[in-house]
Amino acid sequence: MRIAVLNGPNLNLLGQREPEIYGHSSLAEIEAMVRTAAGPLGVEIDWFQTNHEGEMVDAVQRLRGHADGALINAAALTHSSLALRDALLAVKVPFVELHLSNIFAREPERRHSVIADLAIGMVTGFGAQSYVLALQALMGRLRAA
Ligand code: CA2
Repeated sequence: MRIAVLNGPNLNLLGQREPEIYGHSSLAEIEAMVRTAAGPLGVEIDWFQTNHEGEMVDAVQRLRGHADGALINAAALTHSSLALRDALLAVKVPFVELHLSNIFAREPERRHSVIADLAIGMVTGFGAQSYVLALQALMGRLRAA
């Protein structure tokens, strides 16, 4: 199986600032963790990060026919991007929404996700481990289907 991991704006800064919210791991370290977890599951990982909404939309559109499922940390786009929502509605690839921080324990404007109802489910608040938990949950669902 092939799983795409899509990361949104500013996640390239992980490990450099706000470690009290997002932890100490860099995005490259999280990618390595996910690839390590994916190996025994027999999963190939396509890893992607962008700071641009349109590039995120393009990445979602590319999922069709290329990925069996996706893990999506849309970062700030989570809370606002109807373009991302429309792309996910069009592509209909099964995905798990994930966040490093617990978005429901943060500022009011971060407590709403415009994509959550399209996801299989959400993993939020486990730091870098959110990615591995989300991968395990997604694979459990895809293998049960
Ligand atoms: O908790 C998450 O994973 C978020 O998706 C992270 C986003 C935030 O906008 C969401 O509300 C929750 C922010 C990612 C930016 O990460 C930074 C890392 C270091 C320094 C500055 C930003």
